[in-house]
Amino acid sequence: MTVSKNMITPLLCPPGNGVFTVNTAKERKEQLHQLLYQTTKENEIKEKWLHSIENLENAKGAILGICSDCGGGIQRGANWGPLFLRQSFYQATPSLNDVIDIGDIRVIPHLLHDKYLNEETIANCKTALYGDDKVPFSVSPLSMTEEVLKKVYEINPKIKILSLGGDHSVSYPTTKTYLKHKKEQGIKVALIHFDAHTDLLTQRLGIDLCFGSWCTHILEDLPSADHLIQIGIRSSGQERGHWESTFGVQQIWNQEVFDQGPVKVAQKILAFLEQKEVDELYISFDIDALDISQAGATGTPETDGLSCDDCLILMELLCEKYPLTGADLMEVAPFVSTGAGLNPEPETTLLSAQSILTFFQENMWPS
Ligand SMILES: [Mn+2]
Repeated sequence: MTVSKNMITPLLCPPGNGVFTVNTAKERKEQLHQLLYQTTKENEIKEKWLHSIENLENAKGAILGICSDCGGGIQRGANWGPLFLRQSFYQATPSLNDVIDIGDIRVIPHLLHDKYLNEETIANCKTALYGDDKVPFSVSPLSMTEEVLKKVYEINPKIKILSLGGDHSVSYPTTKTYLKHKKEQGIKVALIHFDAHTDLLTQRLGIDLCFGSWCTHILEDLPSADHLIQIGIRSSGQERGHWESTFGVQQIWNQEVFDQGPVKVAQKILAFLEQKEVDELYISFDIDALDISQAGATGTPETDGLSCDDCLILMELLCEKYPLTGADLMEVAPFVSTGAGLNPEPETTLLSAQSILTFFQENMWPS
């Protein structure tokens, strides 16, 4: 069966509309729509957005927003990440050739994954989202993201997708679909994961797919567990050795980056990638990998973190040698202001986020 675009558009809405509100952030949404579609009229926005998706099979890239923070749980607010990130991104990068913003997932903020729901709730939510309780579409943000991305890869197997979150549980479907797709294509990939936390719980309070546990459940989709390389770890209930011996992953804690510098760290990673004959890379970036002074507007900010510059140097060296074919930026929570007190938020965090997005853009979709 060939997948058509009308099998994904019901699960999506125009960029900026993923948080279900009437008035909150209305001006920001209008600004974004003005930037993207030169109008603030809803029907015109929808028409232009749908029209842009028409060309998905020929696009070199796609951007997807997932405004879900239901998988978070300490300080939420990453549902507003995609709107704010897009605003600064499109201001800096007004025109992107052959890169399509496919919009936002239509998030029901109370849901996480369909497997946690009973039939009655699924039917009710199908009626709410699609007007029909019999349609074969999923209803929870993580399930819908997986469904959409899987179909996008079927429509365009070469596409390079940038996903904007959302709390880090969102990286479960974004990396899962990417890893499965690359495996099917016979392409060997590694996952570079920037974070203050390992995200390697098996479950948290009985929930296996959340911001603290998503990594554990994508390991089986990697060529082997050591192809998950975590950088910037510093807030952990266990020592590095515990995670590496229990799960077989590789970790580079913050202190190692401080002691050796980003160049040496990158060289070590490059030697591993070469030895394992890796073809391509995916980068999952939790903004809390950065120090609180550069990323305070996030759910679990941490001191003693990496600098944005060090991360950029590291990524630059890796992507000089290996194509970056998928990426995500997670946990930017613009209304959360837990900065170090010196810097204005969310401006500081958005500035850091913007430099990471620019890096992704230049490396995934070079013009
Ligand atoms: Mn994380």
